[in-house]
Amino acid sequence: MAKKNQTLGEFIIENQEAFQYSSGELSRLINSIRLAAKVVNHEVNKAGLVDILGAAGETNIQGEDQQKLDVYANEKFIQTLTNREIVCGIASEENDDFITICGQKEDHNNKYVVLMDPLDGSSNIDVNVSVGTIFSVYRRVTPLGTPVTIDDFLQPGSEQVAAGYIVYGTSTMLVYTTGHGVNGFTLNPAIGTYYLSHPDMKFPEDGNIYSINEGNYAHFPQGVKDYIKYCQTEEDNRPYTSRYIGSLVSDIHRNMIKGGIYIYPKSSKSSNGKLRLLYECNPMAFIVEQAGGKASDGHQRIMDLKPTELHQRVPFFCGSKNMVEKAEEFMKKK
Ligand code: P6P
Repeated sequence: MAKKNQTLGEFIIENQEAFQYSSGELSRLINSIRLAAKVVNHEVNKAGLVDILGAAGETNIQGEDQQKLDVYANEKFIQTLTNREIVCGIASEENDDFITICGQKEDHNNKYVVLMDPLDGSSNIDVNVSVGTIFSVYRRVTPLGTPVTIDDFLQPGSEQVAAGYIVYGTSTMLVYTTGHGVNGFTLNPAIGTYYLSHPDMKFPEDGNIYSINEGNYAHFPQGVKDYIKYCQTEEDNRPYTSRYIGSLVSDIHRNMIKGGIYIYPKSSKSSNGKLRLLYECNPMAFIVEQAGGKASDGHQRIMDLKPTELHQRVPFFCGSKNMVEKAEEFMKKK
């Protein structure tokens, strides 16, 4: 049972025994993400000093080339995962193709693949709005000892063995699941330790927050327009409150704590919406479902979708179970 204020390290060791992880590799994988998140957090928190430290593409006062933060984050997560001999392949929002990791013995014997958005919402950094890292973990489906193939990455979300996000906000939190509920850890930056601050997180079945970019209203399908009007109608516990940060991790994190729905639908401008199935929607769906919420494309469960491309986009309805189901009713009508 998760104990508040337990450190992430203690939690991982305790749950490794409780959840009979095979050889502790998944624990080591989560540990490597924990380390990379601390390094990225330090850099993200300095972003406000860009005028002093130099913007991306320039050299800073130490004469070092300043990298765009999402490139920096991507490199840190790849480096940390590669050095730990745990994964055999990585797919990232920042890389067109997946990366094969053959391991120190060059034997392709590691059994996990990781898909990630290393710094989602990075355009918010310039205006000091919170951003996030999202990751998704699968067991490979091709034989050990052979290089990973695209099939190892194009698995339905229901096959995930772990998923999580780091939100670099007023405090930095790591929230993740290995299929046994959702737990949130807050970083104490002074000592670089994560503490269990949100044990056994539950998504409220109902809520009164709706998160969608209403600037695209004219381009939405009629069902989405009708649902937005439903949210705004003076009736029962409505109108709901509109809250949209423009950072997926932050919007869903807030809604998981307070109750609410996040929608990024298809539109006449983008036929499948904007969000990526493999490293944004599937991991967030795994976490949300594990906390008792729901995630669909407006019609079917996100984690049942069979991926066809690494960077494919899907419409995304995610959050409080009853709110997602109500939105799906409107989508059915039209
Ligand atoms: P829009 C950030 O770019 C992102 O991928 C998500 O984090 C966020 O929810 C969404 O796009 C915002 O998109 O079109 O509303 O600016």
